[in-house]
Amino acid sequence: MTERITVVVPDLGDFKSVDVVDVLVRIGEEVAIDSPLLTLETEKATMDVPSTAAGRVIAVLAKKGDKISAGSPVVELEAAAATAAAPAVAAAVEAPAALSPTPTPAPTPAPAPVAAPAPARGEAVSGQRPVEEVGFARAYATPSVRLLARELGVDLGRLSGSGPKGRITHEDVKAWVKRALAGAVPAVAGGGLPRIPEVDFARFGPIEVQPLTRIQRISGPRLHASWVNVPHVTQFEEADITALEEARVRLKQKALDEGIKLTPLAFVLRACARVLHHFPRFNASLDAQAENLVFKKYLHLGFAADTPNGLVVPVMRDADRKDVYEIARELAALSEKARAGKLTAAEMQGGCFTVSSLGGIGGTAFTPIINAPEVAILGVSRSSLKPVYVDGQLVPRLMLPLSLSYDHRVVDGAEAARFTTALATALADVRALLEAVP
Ligand code: CAO
Repeated sequence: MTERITVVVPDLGDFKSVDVVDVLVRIGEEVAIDSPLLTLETEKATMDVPSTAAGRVIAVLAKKGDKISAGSPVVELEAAAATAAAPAVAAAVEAPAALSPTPTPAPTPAPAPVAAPAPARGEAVSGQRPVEEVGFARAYATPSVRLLARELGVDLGRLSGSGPKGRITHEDVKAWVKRALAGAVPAVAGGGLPRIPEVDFARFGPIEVQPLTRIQRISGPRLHASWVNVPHVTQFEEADITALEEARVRLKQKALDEGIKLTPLAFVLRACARVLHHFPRFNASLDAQAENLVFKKYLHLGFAADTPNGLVVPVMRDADRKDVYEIARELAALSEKARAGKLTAAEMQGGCFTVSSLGGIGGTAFTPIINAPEVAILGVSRSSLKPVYVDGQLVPRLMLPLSLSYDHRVVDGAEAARFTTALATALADVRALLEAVP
């Protein structure tokens, strides 16, 4: 026996006619209670509409670009009768939880995942600073995650989400509480930082206010979290890519005939994949307690892509199993998707190490921010001809500036210098970079 259930938009507090910026389910997909169905965007926050029942989606009743309000139908589900008839679910369908950034109390509090008594509502966990409401409201999380965070006194504005598109999950909240109780959460991060004074710019001349893009609002807190939580050091190096560039120019047209744009970045990614094999610490992450290093036996490389909507980091899977041509092809395909805003969440997840290339634009060096929980990021700047001594002779060589930012909790300076030296050596060895990958 099955039953048809229409899931509607819950109470949106003061918001009416809210933009649908993403539809997260398709017809035929199975959803669970609390699975995100739509992403809505108001001028104050981005939030997901969770499913209030479990079942198979048989109709999607809202689309990207729609403006919807409380009570608007979202999806129609075919639910097993037993599930649909369960009192808790039925109640949720009839009276869904509020979706406002500050949720209403639920009848049944979420179970506390820790032995210690949960702090009072709004009181920050483990003697941490009180919840900062603006950051909390802006955090990207579903109502039930907000509720859990309220119950446990977790300031969502201080968390990085591990869910799709950076959404904060129940697990992120629980992991934060565990870390806080273990004393691993720094007391001065996020809301504890001294504030930048607010200035009324209009007092000094005409101004125009433009909202940050959705991507900027998601990536901003993540960059900030990395900046304040990770002790960054940047190691600089120059690689002699004279031979590499000669080979690239020679092979460029032939590759283009096959639809492949052979840019310097493809060689850099190939070189990183080779070198990372010998430096497993750079392909690791600290666990949530910052007590263990998690070594990854796979190598997915992220690269920063500049798009009209902001910075995104597509991830190339198993980059170590691809030759430079496959890397170049995938680099172009992912960049194109990134610029068109068509990357899927899966295409931005699972990265082990990121490369940020500003080589096509200019500059001599920069200090990239680590894409935490990765432990290092390579910045690549524009190559230029420089006079270099080779065998006692001053000769012009094409030098590529490299800037490696690393997490000093995981990587020592000496190891970072060895890494950049090995990378420069790999980039100088164009024959090895062009080798087929078995
Ligand atoms: N030195 C000199 N020239 C370079 C170069 C370098 N290091 N890197 C690229 N170029 C050249 C390319 O050869 C290409 O020239 P031709 O068209 O004449 O062959 C041109 O610059 C443009 O390259 P591209 O940008 O199209 O391709 P790419 O593979 O180098 O980069 C991508 C792709 C997606 C990384 C890039 O387009 C981009 O978005 N870069 C910005 C990344 C960013 O914003 N980083 C900062 C993040 S904040 O830390």
